[in-house]
Amino acid sequence: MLQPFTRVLDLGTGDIAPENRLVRRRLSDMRGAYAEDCDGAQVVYEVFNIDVPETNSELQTCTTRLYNGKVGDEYFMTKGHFHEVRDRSEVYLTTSGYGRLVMATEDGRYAIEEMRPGSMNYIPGGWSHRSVNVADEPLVFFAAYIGDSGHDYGSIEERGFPVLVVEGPSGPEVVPNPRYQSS
Ligand code: PAN
Ligand code: ZN
Repeated sequence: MLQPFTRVLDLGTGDIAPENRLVRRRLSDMRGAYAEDCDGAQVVYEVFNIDVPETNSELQTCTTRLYNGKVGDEYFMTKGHFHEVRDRSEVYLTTSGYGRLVMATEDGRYAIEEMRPGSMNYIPGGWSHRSVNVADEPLVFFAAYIGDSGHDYGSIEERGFPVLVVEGPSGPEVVPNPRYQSS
């Protein structure tokens, strides 16, 4: 049995204290995710993880700080994934910034939800998910998901999402992804 514990989250930056496990994704880690080539050391996002056993009796929690920026007309975004255990659900709580949460099922249905301070997005089991920063400041959100969920990035790397969020003449637009491989 785990010992109860408390961490302190900076709502503006996403930093968690005391120490936590950090995953940092740079443009060079995002190759293939965008229609345009991307490379280099610029940081696209960081995930601050609180580690607990990866079992279905615990909840994984973390914050993501997704920086603002673009590759071509596509906003900075997370890689996106299905949970390896497909029916595992997740909740996101945005604490700072503005974005879109793109979700899709394996049979090609998709949903887009807004992310803004205070948004609580529910991601049901079976839906892949990717966050997109559509503003000029970092997007920060807290996530909680079932401990044994796992992350399947390969399916998204192979097939992509059915839609993209791009910058249009009057702001963010959702457009079909010409590279999407339907099943
Ligand atoms: C989130 C994501 C986080 C980074 O914690 O893992 O925002 O996105 P990628 O994992 O797609 O790189 C989550 O959905 N966890 O399950
Ligand atoms: Zn997830």
